[in-house]
Amino acid sequence: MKKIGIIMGSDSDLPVVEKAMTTLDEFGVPYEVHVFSAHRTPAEAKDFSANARKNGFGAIIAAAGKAAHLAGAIAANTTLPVIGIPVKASTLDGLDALLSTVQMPAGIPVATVAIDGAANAALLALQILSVSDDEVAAKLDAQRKTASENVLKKNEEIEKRFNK
Ligand code: RP5
Repeated sequence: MKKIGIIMGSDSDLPVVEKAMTTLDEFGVPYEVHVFSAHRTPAEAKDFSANARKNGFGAIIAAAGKAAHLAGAIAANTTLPVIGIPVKASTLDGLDALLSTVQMPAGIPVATVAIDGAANAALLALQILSVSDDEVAAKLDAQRKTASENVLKKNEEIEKRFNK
């Protein structure tokens, strides 16, 4: 099974990134976690991304706040799919990181999730793996079914309470 790479620009991003790790744990999909910064440790970020495909990764999640160039810098050095998580880490509430992550120039795509959207980043990475992994695809189907059943239960409770 392919691994997911989870890279964060700083260990201060960990509280956000942990939601991606929890989601991948629920699916039993292997991942590696690293702190590499586009600005503070660019050589390590480049080395990881340039070798990621041959090291068995199928997708990379990159989380960063402020002037968030990490996902783009990683995408510059690999043709694996890269998913950016803009992290709310400044007085600009994550809008800075969202714009830095999402506004990639043509030719170097980054799939950007919501500000602090780590669970969706993990789910999207799993959906990417599911294209060639039937076991992951089946787990995703089951997870959608459970999520849908949970919402239907909540709807039933609300309907009982308010529709007399
Ligand atoms: C970004 O700057 C990191 O991804 C983090 O979100 C933000 C602040 O980093 P620290 O100063 O907390 O290390 O590069």
